Amino acid sequence: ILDRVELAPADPILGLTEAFKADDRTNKVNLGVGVYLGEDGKLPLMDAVRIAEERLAGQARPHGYLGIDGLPSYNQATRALVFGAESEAVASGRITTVQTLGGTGALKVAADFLRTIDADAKVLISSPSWENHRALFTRAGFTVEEYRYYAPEARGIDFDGMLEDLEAAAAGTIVVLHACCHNPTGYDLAPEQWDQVIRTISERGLVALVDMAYQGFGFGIEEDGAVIGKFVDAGLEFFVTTSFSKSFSLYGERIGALHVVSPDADTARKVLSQVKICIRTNYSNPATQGAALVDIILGDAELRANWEAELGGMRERIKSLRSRLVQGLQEHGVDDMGFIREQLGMFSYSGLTKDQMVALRNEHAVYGTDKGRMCVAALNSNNVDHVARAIAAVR
Ligand code: PLP
Ligand code: TYF
Repeated sequence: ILDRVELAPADPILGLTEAFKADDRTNKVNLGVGVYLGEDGKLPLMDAVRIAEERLAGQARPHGYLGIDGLPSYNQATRALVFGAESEAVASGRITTVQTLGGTGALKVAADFLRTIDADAKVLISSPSWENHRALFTRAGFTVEEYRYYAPEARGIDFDGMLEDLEAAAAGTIVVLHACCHNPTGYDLAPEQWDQVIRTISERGLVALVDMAYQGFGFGIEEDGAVIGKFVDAGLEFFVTTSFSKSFSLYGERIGALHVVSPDADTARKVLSQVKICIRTNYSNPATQGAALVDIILGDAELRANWEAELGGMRERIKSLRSRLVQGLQEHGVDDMGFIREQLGMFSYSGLTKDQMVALRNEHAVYGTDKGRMCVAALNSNNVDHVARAIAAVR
């Protein structure tokens, strides 16, 4: 049967890393994948994570299975982080939380669960969105379409278009939204725009799935989480997928969570029973290490403060890298890319064409996606000038 297998195209983002690794030029810069690197060009081990690891290592724990839904204290801590410990929805027990394999695992479990409750629903993702949103929901069996989001000429959001598309969607349509630090554009809705989107979702009977892979990278943990509180206040049933890959620099530990907000605790229990089937038939139960680390940090006031401070430092450093890139571009004669400073999160949607991105890669060893996305969180003082010069050269 394997003679029927055709060669699939590489993942548009992770495929770039493979090409980058194979490149032997010494001045190469990988701005393809969304990974935060320190000033030394290396992946950071956050201080709180290092301390938590030392504590765990001292315990010499055996390696048992977790429950299907993961580590209970982790689930509780991540729920409080996302919804706020004081949230009525948390207190009333109407949020089902399960530990997942990163944000991607949360999305897949959510997609599988949604398929069991409404197989005919359509999924709407932003235009553009993280490449894997379309692929993942399509593989789960859904028809995926887009709502208008990015307006290239305005360098911002086509908000009227977005609302029009949501208003035209059939009841039950699943709408995937980015909570903050929109991937790939870096443009987020303003609070009043969120209010309008939420009103439309409520009036039209749409099902919101809020994907939050970058909590803390916009304005702060609480500030970025505020949008989730808006959905709670609106009395909606909705889904939240979160990832700690970036915010704890725990990419390879595959640690995240899915939260499903129900109208009451009894419904939440039924949801949990069904979500557990989705998990069991995919991978049985999640991995232990990432959950143990996040649980230790969130459960210890001092470590938590240490973590939030370091995350804040990463957020501020990305902002200063944006400024330095804009400044470098100006020094090389490019003075119309100041918008890079206004974008939020790890990415800049540069507006460069596919040909320009290919030239950046081939002629200057600067890797970004074909759609013009660059991960500004991988810049540092050693490579920012090379990147600015390269962009100026291909424009
Ligand atoms: N959702 C968005 C918008 C992302 O950018 C990412 C990036 O990795 C994910 C989900 C997946 O997160 P994880 O890497 O934890 O699976
Ligand atoms: O968008 C990114 O670069 C990150 C990492 O299939 C990523 O979200 C990219 C592609 C992918 C999984 C993770």
